[in-house]
Order: sequence, then structure tokens, then C-alpha cells
Amino acid sequence: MKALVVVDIQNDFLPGGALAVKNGDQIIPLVNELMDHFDFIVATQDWHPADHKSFASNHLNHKSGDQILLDGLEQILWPVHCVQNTPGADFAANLQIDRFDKIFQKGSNIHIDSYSGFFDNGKKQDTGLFDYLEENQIDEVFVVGLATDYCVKYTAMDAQALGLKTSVISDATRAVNLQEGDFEKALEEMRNNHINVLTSTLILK
Ligand code: VGL
Ligand code: ZN
Repeated sequence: MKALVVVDIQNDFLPGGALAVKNGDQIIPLVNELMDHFDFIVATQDWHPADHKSFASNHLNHKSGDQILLDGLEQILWPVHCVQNTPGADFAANLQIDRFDKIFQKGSNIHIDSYSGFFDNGKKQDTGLFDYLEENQIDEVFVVGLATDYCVKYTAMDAQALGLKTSVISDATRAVNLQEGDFEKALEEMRNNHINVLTSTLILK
């Protein structure tokens, strides 16, 4: 059975948010429409404590965009975003969240970031998403949401590595694009990892 995996469509990733993804809001009507085509829908939610070490402001002499080593892992430092129980961490107001079967939160351990909906970046802890998909006989996932070059990519890569048939619906994602071309680069990386990159027309037809 197939599932739609809706990644991090939260206020802080929308225009005007703390870590705004350009045109991130444009995917929301499409994601709502795509939900009509899936019997099973799960969502991820970036969910950081205020003292999370992925925030530049929690380091001396660092700014957003800097790259550091955090517990031995490469870490890009971000603006404060998706702080637990703040409006920035809420799902987008026009996203049909009542249709989610289950929500998986990630990024709660201050010492490690968590781009993937399955594991933290060190693959030390899992969120329970894979077990939940298995319990529900899901063997194929379609990933949408924000952002293409971080959480969507890492979620799709882990899904594929875990043996799920994995597709990314590219027009239902938008990228942070810290570097120009990061959107295309992420899609290419996913294709090279046997992830099917398709557009929504194939699902909506
Ligand atoms: C994300 C950077 C930091 C994402 C989350 O959802 O892609 N990116 N936290
Ligand atoms: Zn985050």
C-alpha cells in the first residue's frame, strides 16, 4: 500500500517565516489535492527546543549559514526556527492537517539535528515512522513538502535505504537554495539513489 509523506509544511518555512523557503506556500493547495489520491497520509514536523544547537544564536561567534562540526557531524547553522509550541512550528493554516493519520516530530534533541523523518542526522535515534509504515503495510511512499534540499531529500533517502519504494513529487516541494541550483542538485542526488522523481500530473490524472 502507498502513503503520502508530508514533510515540514510549517509556518517558519513559509514566506515571512524564520527560515522562509521561497514560494513554499505555493505547494499547499497542491499537497491538499494530492491527499485525495492517498488512503494513508503521514506528516513530519520540525520540533526544536529553543536551545537547539542547530541555531546559530546558540553558538558564540557564529551566524546563520556557517558550517560547523556538531558532535562530529557537519552542521549548517540556521536561524531560530520551529521552536516547540510556538506559531512558527505550527502547520500552515491552509494545510488539511485533519487528514494526517499520524504526525512524527523530529529535532527535539538539542545536540543533533534531524532532517529526515525517520532518523536524526547521526542515525542514532529513530522517530518510529518506519515501524508505523510497516504496521500499516505501507511499502511505497511519495514524499512532498519542505525543503527539497534538506528534509525532503533526507526523508526520501532514508525511505529508499529502508527498502520502501520511494518517489518524490518535485512540484510539491520547494528548496531553501542556500546555493543557486540546490533544488536541481537535490533532485539529481535522489535520482542517483534510485528514488523516482516525478511531477504531480502523474498522480492527479
Ligand atoms: C529543514 C533546515 C533546518 C527542513 C529543517 O525542513 O528542510 N531545513 N530544519
Ligand atoms: Zn530544523
